[in-house]
Amino acid sequence: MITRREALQNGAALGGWSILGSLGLSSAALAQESAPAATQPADAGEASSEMMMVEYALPPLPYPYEALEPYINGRTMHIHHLKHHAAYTKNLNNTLVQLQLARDRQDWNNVQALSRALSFNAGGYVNHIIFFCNMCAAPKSGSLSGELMKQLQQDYGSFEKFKDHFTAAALKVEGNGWAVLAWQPLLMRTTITQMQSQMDLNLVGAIPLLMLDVWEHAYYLDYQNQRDKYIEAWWNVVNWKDISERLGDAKNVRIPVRN
Ligand code: MN3
Repeated sequence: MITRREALQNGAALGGWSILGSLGLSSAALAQESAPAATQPADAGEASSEMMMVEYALPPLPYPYEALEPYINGRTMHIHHLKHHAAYTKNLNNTLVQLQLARDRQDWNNVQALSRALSFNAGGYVNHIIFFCNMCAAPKSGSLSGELMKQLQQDYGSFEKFKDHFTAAALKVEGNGWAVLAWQPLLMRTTITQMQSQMDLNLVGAIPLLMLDVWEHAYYLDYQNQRDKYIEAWWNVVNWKDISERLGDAKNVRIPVRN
């Protein structure tokens, strides 16, 4: 049986927490703000499976709500964080509880719907953490590392071609979704993909570096239906230092391959 302490120490095995660890948050911040908390106290007694349950908390925004103005206004960021991201967090926790109940009861009637709910809500939880960290106020153009520039030139021909490709992918997402720049450990290159909803069309093994939310809730108050204007403005608040550090970390990830 896994105790609360063991569960917290082995957060990676529980999903999500390992991803948080790559978000540039300190371990102290993780422990205080983002790490899952047990639903029962450590001394709650031996061994019900509920002792493994963890509850994810809404991570704080890494800057004030108004920090991205005039490109993204504070009201949009406030709603996006405290309503939308908070809802994904709550629904991720609810889904994990429902899955545990299903296991305890051996009731698999809803496993298909619950599996999709897990993908959707865990996707919403993780995607927004990365998206919010990918932005900052008044980024300095010089903060794009040489390694990132070299990788983008290698994979897309030039930085401008990368930017055009990413912009087009974001603009042409069908309905709600994301544009994603990710490092592919097995391909040893980056890819630009369109993610529909919070998870569809995602690639196994992809390590996200830069994510752009093109759900209408991300821009409707500022730009109404003009997604192109939102994307154009968003490039002004991309945190290149964050993306550069993610690439450096991602390149250290190895996916085992056996012939
Ligand atoms: Mn969103």
